[in-house]
Amino acid sequence: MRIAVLGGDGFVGWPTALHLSARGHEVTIVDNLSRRDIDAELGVASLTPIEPLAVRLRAWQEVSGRTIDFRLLDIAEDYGALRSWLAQARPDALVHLAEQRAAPYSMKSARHKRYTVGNNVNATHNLLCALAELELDAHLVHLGTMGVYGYGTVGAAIPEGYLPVSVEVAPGRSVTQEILYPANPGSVYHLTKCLDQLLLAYYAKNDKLRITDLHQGIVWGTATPETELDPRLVNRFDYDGDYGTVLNRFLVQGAIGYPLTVHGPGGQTRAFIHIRDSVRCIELALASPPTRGARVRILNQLTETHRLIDLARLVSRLTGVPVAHVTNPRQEAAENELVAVNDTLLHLGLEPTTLAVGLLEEVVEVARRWRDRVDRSRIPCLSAWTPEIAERLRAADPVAVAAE
Ligand code: NAD
Ligand code: USQ
Repeated sequence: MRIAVLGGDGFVGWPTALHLSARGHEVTIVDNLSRRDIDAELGVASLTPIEPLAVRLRAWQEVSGRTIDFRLLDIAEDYGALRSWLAQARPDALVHLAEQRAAPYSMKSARHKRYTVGNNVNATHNLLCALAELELDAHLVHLGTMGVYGYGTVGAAIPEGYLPVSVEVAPGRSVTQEILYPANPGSVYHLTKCLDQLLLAYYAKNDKLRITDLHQGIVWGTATPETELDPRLVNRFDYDGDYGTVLNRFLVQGAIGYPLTVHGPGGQTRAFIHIRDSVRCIELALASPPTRGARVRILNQLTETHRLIDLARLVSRLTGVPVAHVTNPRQEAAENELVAVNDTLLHLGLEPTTLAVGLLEEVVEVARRWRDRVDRSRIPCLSAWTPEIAERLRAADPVAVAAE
């Protein structure tokens, strides 16, 4: 297949592009390199020394004999260039990862909120609009998030996107239909993924676009078999308070002896998936597109759920580094149950990589190798969800080690 990976220079996009290229697909990366600019804005860098994209692509060609094309393009801002590129490239499928993906970054200021909404909603809408305008029957695989559901359940497992509801239309007569699961975002970033869902639903209905929306949990790990083939192919690894995600952060903190920063008591339960499985799920989704005229196919992309305090204790046992309960910068429930259906990807052939100690140690090893690159001052999460929380954060010791 001819596959465009939009956002292919990012944490999920780069290993996805390599994986698809290794399997013989003709891959083009489309990216505006904004993630690298955000590193510069924040004054942080990936823990792993990532190469410029041109060097990455040259290395891939040397190592594999395969070529990945690159198109420098802002899909949110430059509709004309996106449309002309699509008209000429005519991909069979597009993997859409080109969004601002960090919740803390999206909550830093009004500017960051506006950028995240503008970038993410326009990126998704421009793509849909161009596919419809060109009448291009390409399969669009969008990376969404488990966070669109909120993190609670009403007692039943969270279904894959659609909830059956029954409405009594007359005494004794009910009508049942499936609706999009009620959106319940926990940050402006997560809100953009809820807005994306409506855009996807509309264009699937009106223009019969073929769309899969992958509601992914938190990705952990960093390497895939392809990124390990050459040091120049190394994937990015975010550990800072804005872009680092929780399990990878705990593993880096464990590697450098920094108390593991649990936000509040740590009863939050979240969904997780290893980067190797994330890439594989995208491949599985590409191989089984929905039919034209079908509603958006929504798949929950997670392999397990964990309470944060349990993850912190596990990493603490592994590394000997204590757990610290810090002031939570977010407005979120201190504890929740989370049970979600993930049957479709399992049926399609996903063999889950679960939290084996060996894999955790592998990430700790990567972090130890690059420990001199860690800027400890950038570890605390300081992006506050409300002014009141910002006040509390200012008054608190950023890392108060708990007696565990
Ligand atoms: P990332 O920030 O590492 O990568 C995103 C890439 O998209 C970057 O290379 C960036 O330069 C590019 N991009 C952003 N806006 C663009 C635009 N307007 N035009 C062109 N390129 C643009 O993020 P990631 O961790 O790889 O996440 C990829 C996708 O997966 C996101 O949509 C995210 O919401 C979703 N996701 C990520 C995780 C996770 O834990 N990382 C979990 C669930 C869902
Ligand atoms: N947390 C800590 N300590 C830390 C960092 C985070 O306790 O040092 C907590 C947060 O308060 C939150 C949880 O860990 O309760 C998850 O935070 P996160 O930053 O790992 O994940 P999140 O903000 O939800 O976002 C990440 C990705 C996003 C993706 C989402 C999937 O950045 O792109 O959509 O995971 S999900 O969480 O399923 O919505």
